[in-house]
Amino acid sequence: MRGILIILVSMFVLSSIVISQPSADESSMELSDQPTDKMDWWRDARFGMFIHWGLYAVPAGEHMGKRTDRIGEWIMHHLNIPIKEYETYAQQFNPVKFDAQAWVALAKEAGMKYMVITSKHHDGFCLWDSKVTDWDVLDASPFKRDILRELADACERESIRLCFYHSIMDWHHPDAQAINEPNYNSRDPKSVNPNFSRYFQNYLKPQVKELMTGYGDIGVMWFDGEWIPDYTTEMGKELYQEIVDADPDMIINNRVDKGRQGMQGMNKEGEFAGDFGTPEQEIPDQGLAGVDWESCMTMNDTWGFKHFDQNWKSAETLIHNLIDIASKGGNYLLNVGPTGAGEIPEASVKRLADIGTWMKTNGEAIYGTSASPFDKPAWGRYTQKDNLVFVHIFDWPKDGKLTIPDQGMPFQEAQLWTNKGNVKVDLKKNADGWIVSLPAEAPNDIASVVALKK
Ligand code: FHN
Repeated sequence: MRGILIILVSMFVLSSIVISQPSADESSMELSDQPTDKMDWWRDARFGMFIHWGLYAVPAGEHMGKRTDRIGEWIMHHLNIPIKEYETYAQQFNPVKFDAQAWVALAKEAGMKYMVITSKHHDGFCLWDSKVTDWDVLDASPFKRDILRELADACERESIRLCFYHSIMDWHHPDAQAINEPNYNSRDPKSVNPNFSRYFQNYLKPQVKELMTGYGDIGVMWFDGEWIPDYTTEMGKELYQEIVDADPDMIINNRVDKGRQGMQGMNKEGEFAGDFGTPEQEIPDQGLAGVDWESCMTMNDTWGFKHFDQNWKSAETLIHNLIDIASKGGNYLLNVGPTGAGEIPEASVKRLADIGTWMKTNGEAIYGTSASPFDKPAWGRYTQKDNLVFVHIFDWPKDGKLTIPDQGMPFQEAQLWTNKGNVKVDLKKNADGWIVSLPAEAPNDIASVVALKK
């Protein structure tokens, strides 16, 4: 009898200290009875993997002994490599270490919910078996495997949304920018290819269709290279409309149109086609209410692999970026640039593992959240979801007291999230606002989360 009593008492004590996080099932049940919007999964996801992979990973920033000091995937232009010379990299592209399952598992472990891979970058080389060209991995390289197919199968197995980056600019196609090769940069910026509309209608659109229909349920078409004078806003709106007519659930970024022209900023309502804005290598100071946006950023200084770019951002910077972006209502698309052998650099793998460790404890303070209800504090950020405001603390208070200004939102209780569960902490209101009492040690020295219950 005494033993049963001890068990009952200890269960009561434990339950009063440890408050479990809302399980994914519970929160998804609440969401499931909401009206659906094609952006719902994307807004909930908040965090995705960008993959820049292609022939440029073979030279890896260095061609004929000369290094490019620019982004690796532009090596063909910045080092003025003629098309015929660049095509020899296709014959060297044999990434035998490529493992789609490992890449998808890495993204999933990091807490990423979607993956955007360069189906075709500006060099025009296709990572799938395209029916409209032989300038693809099956016909032009010794690798002879459909990379996008293998990634699609792995994403399906791991419930990661597969999305495709696709470049409108094409340095290889004779009806597109190949006319200006080998040095696109020295051409008259107003020069356009008189046959570009033929490329647009008979090549670009059929390839987009191949990508939309051949690789499962694609989440996003992520266009790029839209700034070229050959491509018009009318083409952008036509392409956007044809895609959504074919698949009303397909999400398309603002670079399907000329919307980014002159701005890396966000997609202003109704100004141009596209479902979300695409700030690049930057985080806007503020979000824009009612506007979806995604900051795409590198871990070092290049999108495509460069063997000598070791300027890696710390895991702290990457996690703070994720929190900062979510606190403004945006998504974080974090890039990896795999090697010519098909491996994701170890420095990227390590950082993704560190992010994953943080996300295991705190991911629910990112997923499905919306922008902070308060101004950003100097010591951290806020996100919010349902009846919770998440306080992300970067700088732990030395006196154990965290003051949150009273902004008219009453709170019932506070819990500190740790990797051993959640601990109720003292919450008091005084003239300065809401005072949260915290232990001497932060649960996580990069960022710790306190959930305030409204
Ligand atoms: O020119 C590309 C660049 O190579 C890279 O793909 C980035 C990623 O968003 N987009 C373009 C530059 O804005």
